[in-house]
Amino acid sequence: MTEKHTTQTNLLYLEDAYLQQTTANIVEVILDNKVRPDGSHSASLILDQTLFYPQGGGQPADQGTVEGPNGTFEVTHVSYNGGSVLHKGTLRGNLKAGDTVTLNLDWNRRYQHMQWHTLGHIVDQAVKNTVKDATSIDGNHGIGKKLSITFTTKISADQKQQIQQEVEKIIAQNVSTTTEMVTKDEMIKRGVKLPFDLPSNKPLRLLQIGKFPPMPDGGTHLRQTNEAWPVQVSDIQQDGENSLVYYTVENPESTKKSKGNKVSVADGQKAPLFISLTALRRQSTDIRAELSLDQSPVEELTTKYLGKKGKFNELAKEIRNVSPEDRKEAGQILNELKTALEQHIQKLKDSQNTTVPWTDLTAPGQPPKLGHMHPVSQAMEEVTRIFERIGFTRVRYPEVDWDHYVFEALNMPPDHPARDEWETFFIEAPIDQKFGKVVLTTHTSNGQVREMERLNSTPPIRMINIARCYRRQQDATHTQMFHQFEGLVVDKGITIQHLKGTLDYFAQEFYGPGTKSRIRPFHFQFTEPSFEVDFSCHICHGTGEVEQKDGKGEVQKTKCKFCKSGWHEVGGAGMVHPNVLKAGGIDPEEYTGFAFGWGVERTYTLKPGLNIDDIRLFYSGEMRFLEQF
Ligand code: FA5
Repeated sequence: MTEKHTTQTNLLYLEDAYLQQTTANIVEVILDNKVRPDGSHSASLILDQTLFYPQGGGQPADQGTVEGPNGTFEVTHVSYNGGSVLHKGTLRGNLKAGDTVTLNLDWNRRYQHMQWHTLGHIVDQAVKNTVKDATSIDGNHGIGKKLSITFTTKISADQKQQIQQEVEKIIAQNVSTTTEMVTKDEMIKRGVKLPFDLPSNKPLRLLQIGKFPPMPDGGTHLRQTNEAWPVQVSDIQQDGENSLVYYTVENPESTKKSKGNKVSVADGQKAPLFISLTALRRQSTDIRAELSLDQSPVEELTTKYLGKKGKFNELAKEIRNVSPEDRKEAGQILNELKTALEQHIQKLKDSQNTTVPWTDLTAPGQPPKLGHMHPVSQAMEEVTRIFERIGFTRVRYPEVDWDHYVFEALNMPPDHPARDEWETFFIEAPIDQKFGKVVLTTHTSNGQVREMERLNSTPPIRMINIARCYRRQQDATHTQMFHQFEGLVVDKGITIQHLKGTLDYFAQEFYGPGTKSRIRPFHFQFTEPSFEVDFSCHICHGTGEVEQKDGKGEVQKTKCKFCKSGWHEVGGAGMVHPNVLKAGGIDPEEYTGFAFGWGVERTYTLKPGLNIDDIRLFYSGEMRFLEQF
């Protein structure tokens, strides 16, 4: 797998959000080593230009297909990776660097995202028109959560109706959205209010809705509000100092009325008013491809593709949504499709003796759809294998455990302030005189003294303990339930050098050759000395800078956005504290040891090729995300 993606992908969607099909050249194909039973690969593509929107700015990633001379790539996720756009998905057949390919956007999904995003800005503006000095800091336009705008200003739930009326007023004025590519300096010159996280490695664009103040925005937007679907300001809630204004958007064409949260499913609803010739062509190609793979009996194929309610007639109905000037060409596309379908079915009929029922016993079976292990389980398996190769034994200890093992035996007596760091969930259970309260384990370090006891306080110990942990934390890098892996080595003569050697070994095995580890002084109550552990960034190779071309095509060095410093922090480590050895019945005069504990999710998201900026996605149940691994 290649680790460096220095190509600057030309972002076509910034200029034209309505572009649904185009051609591009492949710069790099990155195959992972998983070949599925049907022969397809999970892979990533880098192109010289793209119309696929990479997830960001609150807007979810686009999906679609990339068709090349010898293969097809189904795009399931798109991310922005320091100048390159990484298209992740499934490769069928063969695509290689240099191939010219056709990009087909899943327009229905994109159009829904455009509705969500533009209407989010309109809700934002409506709040600002209604509530004095309202300041917004964030917007969620459909990434696995309810649509919302976050304001630092207090907004009362009573203002919902007033904001709704303002939204409707703006939409009724049929305002236009306009965009303009500008530099940061130009934005400052024009007095644009800049967010603190303005991207440093992306072309910058200003979005203006009607005559309202322009704002930096790289998303895709409706041209005019007369395209807007009905929007409802659904709720206003307080989150600490912030107020969240929630909104829902309903597709008027949708026959299925889904209830509640309307953001999680882009389910093939039809975008209203128009369908472009490129979209019609793509759908026509899809139907032909589907028929060519369809193994159903010929009679069934005829009904399914050419019957009254068949796929051809369904597509032919779209002609009413084609603009009058394109209708003639649309008619030709449909005629060609019908002829191709008829010819294919006729050929099948000719090749079969339809009077005698015949079964081809040599035909390959239909493989059942196979699932795969959850990405976090895959990561845990890989971690286990890596440490097993150097003599560690995987162990498991309870995730509902006594305070004694989680804190007390780790040199944290009751009321010690260090305990506050762990944001513990306590179980309502009788308190044991010796072992204390029952808690949900906040870290896998509870395994340290348990492992010493399991081995009757007799080193050598080489343990790798992987388990679920729980803390009262929830944001893009923290979940209430997460996983850690804990290493513990105790023997005679163990030093920091052994720890550093183990870290370097893991870095190279898990992240690939050339990855380095770094330790920085820190404090943990159960290790002395203690360290924070960092691994070098695979994008900038520990330098903290990436090279990319500016507007004039000249190579400039900019800060690596992925790591910002050249390094990623993954967890803690240190030499086992003598008091912990004593708690496990081991004589610290005779034995020494080292320990480390890292988050599985965090460690995994830093792998080359992945660019997951929100670990909550692992637990969202969102199949479009999980299927990529
Ligand atoms: C600890 O948990 C120590 N037990 C680690 C340790 C073990 C130090 C042995 C010394 C010797 P810390 O709280 O920093 O340390 O957590 C370690 C890692 O767990 C973090 O860097 C992060 O990767 C992960 N982590 C912690 N809390 C969460 C959370 N809520 N969600 C996801 N990952 C988390």
